[in-house]
Parts: sequence; C-alpha cells; structure tokens
Amino acid sequence: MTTGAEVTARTLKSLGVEVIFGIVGIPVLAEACIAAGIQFIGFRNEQSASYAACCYGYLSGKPGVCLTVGGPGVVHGLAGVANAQVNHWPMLHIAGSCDTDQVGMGAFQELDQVEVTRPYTKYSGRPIAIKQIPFFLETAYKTAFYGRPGPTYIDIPGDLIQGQFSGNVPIPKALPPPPAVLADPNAIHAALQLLQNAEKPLVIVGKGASYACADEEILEFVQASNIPFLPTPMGKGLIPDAHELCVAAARSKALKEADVILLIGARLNWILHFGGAPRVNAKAKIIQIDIAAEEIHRNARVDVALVGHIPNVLHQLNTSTQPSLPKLNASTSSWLKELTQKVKENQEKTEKQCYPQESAQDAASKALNYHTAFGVIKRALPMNTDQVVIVSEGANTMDIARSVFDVAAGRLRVDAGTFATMGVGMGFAIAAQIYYPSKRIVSITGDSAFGFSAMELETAARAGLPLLIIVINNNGIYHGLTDSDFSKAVKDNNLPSTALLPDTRYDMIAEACGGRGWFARNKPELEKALKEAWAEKTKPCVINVAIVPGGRKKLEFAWQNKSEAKL
Ligand SMILES: Cc1ncc(C[n+]2csc(CCOP(=O)(O)OP(=O)(O)O)c2C)c(N)n1
Ligand SMILES: *[C@@H]1O[C@H](CO)[C@@H](O)[C@H](O)[C@H]1NC(C)=O
Ligand SMILES: *[C@@H]1O[C@H](CO)[C@@H](O)[C@H](O)[C@H]1NC(C)=O
Ligand SMILES: [Mg+2]
Repeated sequence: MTTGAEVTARTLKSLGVEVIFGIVGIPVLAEACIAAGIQFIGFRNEQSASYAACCYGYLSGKPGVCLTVGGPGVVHGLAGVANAQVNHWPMLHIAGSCDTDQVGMGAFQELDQVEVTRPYTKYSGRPIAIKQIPFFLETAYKTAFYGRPGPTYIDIPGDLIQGQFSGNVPIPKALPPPPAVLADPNAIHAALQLLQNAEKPLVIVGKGASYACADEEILEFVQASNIPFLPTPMGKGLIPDAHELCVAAARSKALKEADVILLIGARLNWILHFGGAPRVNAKAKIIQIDIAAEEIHRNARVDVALVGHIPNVLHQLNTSTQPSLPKLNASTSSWLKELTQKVKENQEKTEKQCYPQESAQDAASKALNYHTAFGVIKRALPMNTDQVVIVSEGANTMDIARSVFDVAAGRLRVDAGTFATMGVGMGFAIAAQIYYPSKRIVSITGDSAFGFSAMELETAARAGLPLLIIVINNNGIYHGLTDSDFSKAVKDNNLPSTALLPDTRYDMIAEACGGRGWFARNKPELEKALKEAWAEKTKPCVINVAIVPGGRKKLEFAWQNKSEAKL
C-alpha cells in the first residue's frame, strides 16, 4: 500500500528535486518529501517561498519547487509564479486542494486553483487518481524547463494525498536536459553578413544567455570579434564586467549609436526601451538570438532571427567560414576608441562619488549616501569575485548598486528583474545560499524593499544561513525625511506617500529573529559591521545603514520615457 503523498514525494525525488520551498498546512506532503530525502525550507509567507523557488529555478536551470496549502496559500504563491512567468524562469508550484467529492461545496480553503494559476503558467493540472500523480508531475516538471522556461502548477486533492493505493505506480525517471536547438543556417549567414558590414556593432547579453549558461561561448564570440558588449542587469558577469570590451558604463552612448545590435537572450522590453528611439538608434539593424520564436519582432522588427539554444547558435556563428565572423581592429576602430573613452570617464565619475576627497574628520563622521556607503562595502568585501552572490532590490539602491558593483561571473547576481518586484530579496537570498552553499550571499536592499519580507530572517536563522543583508535606509521609498522633517510633516498633515518612519531598526528585527544586527551611521561604523558580519558563519546578519534621506526631491523615472516602436 502507498499513499498519494508518498507517490508525490517519490516522483519528485526521482525527477531530481533536491529542495522544496514552502509552508505546510496539514504537513502530510512535506513530511513525505522529507522522508524521501528532499530538503524542505519552511517559510513565513508563501510570497517569499515562491520567490525562492523561481530564483532557484533560474540559478539551477531546473524547476524550483514551491509547496503550499490551497486557497490563500496559492494566492500568496502566485506572486512568485507571476514573477517566474515574466522572467521566464522554470518553477513548479504544487498545492493541496479540497477533496474531489467536496468541489464547489465551500470546502476548507477551497479555490479553483487550476483556473487561478492557468493564465500565469505554461501548464496547470490536477490528477484525479493517485496513479495519475506521477504523469501529471512529470508533465508539469518537464514543461517548466523544456522549451522556453516558465512556471507550472499542480493541484493535489486532499483525498489523493491521504488516500491509499494498492496497485503498482510506476515512478518516472529523471529527465535529460532540454533538447538543444540549432538556428537556421541561412539566418546564420545573414547575421554574419550584417556583422561584416557593421561599423558600430554592439552585443547585448541578457539573462536568457545567463540562464542558458552561454558564458564560454559569449566570451569566445566577443574575443574573436572584438565587438563591445552591454549586459542587462542579470546578464552582468556572464563575461566579467571588468572585461575591456564591457561598455556597461557607456550604456547610453552604446545604445544610441550602435548600427548593428546582436541581442543574445535579451528582450526588447522596457529595460531596453522597447528597442526604439530616442534611447536606441532607430536605424540600427537588429539580430536577435532567442529560444522562443514568439519573442522575435516584439516591439521592433528585427533583421535576422536566430531561434535556438544560445550556446549552439553562438557556436554556429563562431565556426562559420563563409562568411566568417569579422573582427574589429582595436587600433583603427573609432567606435571602440570612443566607447572605451566614455567608459573610462564614467567610471572615474563613479569612483569620485564613491570616494570623495574629504578631511579625515568628515570621512569618519559624515552621514553616508548611496555612493559612499557602496564605496565602503566595495573595499571591505570581495564583491567582484566568485565568492559572493549579489542580491539587489529597491529603486535607487538597486540602480546605483548595479553601476557600482561589478560582477565576476555568470549567475552571481539576481534582482527585482523584468517584473520590478520589490520583496524578492529574502526569498532570492535564501534560494541563492541553498544553491551556492560555499559562497556568501550579499543582499543590497532598500529599506522599503526589505520591509516586504523581513520576517524571513527567521527562516534563514532556522536554516542556519549566514546571509549578509545590507539595508540602505533612507527612511523611505526613493527618498525619505529626516526625523525633524518627518515630525513636522505629521503635524502639518502632509506626510509624503513615500515616507517611512525614520531610523526604523531593521537590525533589531534580525536580533529578534535569531540573527545578528548592526546599525551603521558613518564609515567607521559600517566598516566595523561589515568585518564582523563577514566573519559570521551560521546566522543571518542585517546591517542597517542610515544614509542621508534625500528629502522632498522631485521624483524621476528614467525608464518611463516613452520610445517609438520600430514596427
Ligand atoms: C511589489 C511591488 N510593490 C511596489 C513597488 C513600487 N516600488 C518601486 S521601488 C519601491 C521601493 C523603493 O524604496 P527602497 O526599497 O527603500 O529603495 P530606495 O529607492 O529608497 O533606495 C517600491 C515600493 C514595486 N516595484 N513592487
Ligand atoms: C571561436 O573562434 C575563435 C577564434 O577564431 C577560436 O579561438 C575559438 O576556438 C572558436 N570557438 C569555437 C567554440 O569554435
Ligand atoms: C589593424 O590596423 C592597423 C593599422 O591599419 C594594421 O597595422 C593592423 O595590421 C590591423 N590589425 C589587424 C589584426 O588587422
Ligand atoms: Mg529607501
């Protein structure tokens, strides 16, 4: 005799699931999974559990699994499911549901979960017999990472979870990696011809390339062609940011002037200004490499479509002989010279902001700002090495941190992503630490962003994860108020919607939850805190960094500038 819970657990184990992120109700499924040798990380809110699952899917290249109760558990978990859909990360959400003979009766936590999740998933299903469970799970697991990755959902009714089955239930074996597709040879030919004629070519490396682990192939391609490259936020590190052909610091110029753009696993969505003027050269020819044909031509007509597995397509481009991959001459190309110059200028600007010339007394006691705080972190921790994984969220915090902190290798940086989701930080940090047990996770988060999931500090403490969370605290969303301005605003009844309570002690939440906390208001305090936190081996650490709050500055959103579509 076997139960549906045991069948579920054995199937997941056999498919290769090593860890599940979730919250239990009646803990039958979770306990069966633990008994089958799968690690279970119990969260405090399903939002963070589902964020952890989608992040684990991105990092591991296999579906990250989230297990929740039905009804409200599925609604909370939808946060990560939608995040996985928008970012195209593989994830499998499994939830219990009411007994099959109670459907529609107002059963405990009843919700039509298959319908609720359907628009946000590639596949959503519900077995109605124990012996169907392996087939449904295998289909959902496979669908999440075969083809273009994304989330899937499986509903397991309570009577199946607890029900006994006496027959033989065959358990599916592990699936091989997704079959890898090659691009059309004619399109390879056309792409190389465009590149041959380009004077100002530009490669854009997206997180699709990161996901596809195209690290080596892209490095070879860039080195063989001398084409400068621009990483998207999560494409950073695939080729180290410190590479001489990286033009991240000259992003505006590169996009505005490039005459041929090779998109590698990067979409022409808001992050790339929809591929149109004025931010992107409207006359640029575009070559797009993507795993999904339906992504091609979105927002901009591309000139050559290379649909396939990114490492394969790059290999095709790199090994073609007629035409072959052209090489920009570094000593004669004015494009390379101008970009290199711009990169140098902008890097020097950033360096000056991080390390302003100041008196010893100022350096010791002055209030920190984003740049000076990041300057301290950069010198105190081995940020730009493969020992560190960067997690980042917030508005200014994330934007400025992205430009200050270089990334040393692929898949070592995760952030709010294409969905711009605040609150992913704790789930992502926990998933990253489980996936990379011997690296340090450094989360650089805004005070508002951190507040979305601070309770997961207890999750991290319970799991013994020494996450290093640096809260950049400006008392608000984008900007905050000083203590006295805040009090005045309360009195005058004109508190801005972006203000948060000044000097909220996020560090004390860490202490209360089994972790460690530091409050840093200047450079020496931050240096000391970083040193002590870096030495911590098992407990989550929160360094609450007070920075100048910014006040009632006008808000600007550069990404909101409309671009003309190139249709
Ligand atoms: C789920 C979600 N809710 C709300 C927002 C809107 N939003 C954008 S950035 C942000 C927080 C920015 O403040 P903070 O994290 O403190 O970073 P700062 O800009 O102050 O450095 C919010 C709430 C969002 N992006 N996602
Ligand atoms: C790509 O081309 C470069 C230069 O021709 C060569 O060194 C490298 O081995 C090639 N890579 C592949 C994968 O063929
Ligand atoms: C690059 O250009 C210079 C100057 O014209 C020339 O001497 C050199 O041979 C070129 N290098 C290559 C690799 O073609
Ligand atoms: Mg803030």
